[in-house]
Amino acid sequence: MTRLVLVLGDQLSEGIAALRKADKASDVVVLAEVAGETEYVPHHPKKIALIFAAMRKFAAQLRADGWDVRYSELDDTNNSGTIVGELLRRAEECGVSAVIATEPGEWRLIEALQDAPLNVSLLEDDRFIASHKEFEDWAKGRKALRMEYFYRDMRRKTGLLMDGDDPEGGKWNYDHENRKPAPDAVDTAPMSFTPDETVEAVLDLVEARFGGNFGDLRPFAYATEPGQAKRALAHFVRYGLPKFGDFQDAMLDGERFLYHSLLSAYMNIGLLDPLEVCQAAEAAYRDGSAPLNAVEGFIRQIIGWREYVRGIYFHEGPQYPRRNALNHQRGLPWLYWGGETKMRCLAKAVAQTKTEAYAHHIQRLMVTGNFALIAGLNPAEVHEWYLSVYIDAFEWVEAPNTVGMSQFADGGVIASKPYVSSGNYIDRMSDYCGGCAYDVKVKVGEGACPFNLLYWHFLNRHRQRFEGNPRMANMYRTWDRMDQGKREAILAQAEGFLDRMSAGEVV
Ligand code: FAD
Ligand code: DLZ
Ligand code: SF4
Repeated sequence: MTRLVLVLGDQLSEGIAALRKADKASDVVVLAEVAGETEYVPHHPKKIALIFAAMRKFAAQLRADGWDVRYSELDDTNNSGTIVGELLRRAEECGVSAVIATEPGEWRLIEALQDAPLNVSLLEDDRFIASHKEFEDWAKGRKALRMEYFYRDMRRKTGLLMDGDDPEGGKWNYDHENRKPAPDAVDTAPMSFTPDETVEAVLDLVEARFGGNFGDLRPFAYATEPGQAKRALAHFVRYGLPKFGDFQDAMLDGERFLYHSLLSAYMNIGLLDPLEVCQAAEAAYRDGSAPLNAVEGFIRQIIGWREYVRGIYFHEGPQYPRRNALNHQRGLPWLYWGGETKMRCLAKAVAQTKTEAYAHHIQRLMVTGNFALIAGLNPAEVHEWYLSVYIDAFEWVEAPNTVGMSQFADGGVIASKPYVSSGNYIDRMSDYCGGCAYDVKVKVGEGACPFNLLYWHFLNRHRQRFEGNPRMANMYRTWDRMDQGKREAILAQAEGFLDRMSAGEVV
């Protein structure tokens, strides 16, 4: 009996569960470019282009391997515009009602498939190291779900960087060695790829249909097939990984990528297997070409953070992205969409997001995320922004990072304290402050850096919630030691700043 085999745009792995379960001789693979998936948020044009180009190439590969593939292009006249609509259309075309699908990475689509008038069997996406059951078993009975302990279990499970039962080098985590400020110069860049005919056709389509979305489509240099992604991995392991640890938290005006890998999108859409990525990094440590602090730090991001946030997304349920524990209601200011701002750090992070569809973790967490949190922006709007603008953004990974880690809107499920800082942190880790219209050394009064003002405003307005947190006691002691006049002036200036920003003034 023929069944439809659904493969979504972020499930482009030959070993994906639905394809493993399918029968090449009788089943029909469905891939569909649909308006519904391009419009639930205004995705960056580079993200849509990456997904469509990789989908088209994946479909061609499946056909070459002997699969019967029904591929819907966005502009096909019969395209119904939704994933379920395309399944229904193909079901009628093939006279079938059974569908095999791999669980999507977003509750919205899971629910749509479950509600579809078809006989859909959803298989767990096993491209991850921890299954849902393993995460639930780990979470059961724990008061706090902290990444570090979960990560150690993942090290034991995979055997990565293990020395028998002990962690390689005697320690699980070398993070304290990974906080060097920005280097003077960066001697590598991520591998880039010239668009071929398939990519060019997609770029033309995306330009015509999504040219008005936030983000520059061209130049487009991302990998769109597994072979290219593997080359990008090898290039990173050789040239970027050795210094990945040292400068992981640094930010430099003229250097968009520093020693980061730019591999997240490839892993998230299925071009690279996360375990293969970690094994390549471990091999570099074992053969002496990359130090332990770099390799451990890199592997921790993947088998630690990446797996952990996925576990949290499914553990916490469909309402997680809408949480707002701090009751932040301020609208997202226009500067996030490229509107003018005098804050150089924000202008730089947003400008690079616009050109590359990429910013590295500390830019996301400590510049755009930190500002959103201390300014009290509505986390649902912040979440939508991150889901739209980054090439690697899919809800299972984006929402826990934004709503949880960055905005503390889950009330502390992920973070034990909010990631807030004054301008001082940005100054230490970057070269942004030098040319800024504000002065990072000024705490209040003419020219004061807005991060300095809003940091205290945040702590003051959430005092009741956070003053008992032992990790924040020092912050409140410093605030309390300031004379009252200064405290009042800071709060009043912060309020004025927020009012002007919300009124649409350039701040
Ligand atoms: P590298 O710095 O080279 O790190 C290596 C790999 O580790 C990444 O490719 C990624 O797969 C993984 N990784 C690192 N940190 C995390 C993390 N916190 N969570 C999950 N995986 C991680 N990552 C996404 O993949 N998609 C998102 O939509 C996304 N949204 C984010 C939103 C916010 C507010 C924040 C603070 C972080 C977000 N991250 C997201 C995590 C992280 O910023 C990106 O994974 C990373 O910047 C991708 O760039 P890279 O491949 O150069 O990573
Ligand atoms: C993000 C995205 C976009 C822009 N377009 C498509 C599409 O046309 N067809 C498709 O199958 N998938 C697309 N995707 C990825 C899905 O939105 C993704 O599978 C869900 O968000 C779950 O992670
Ligand atoms: Fe950002 Fe403040 Fe530095 Fe300007 S002075 S770049 S606003 S941290």
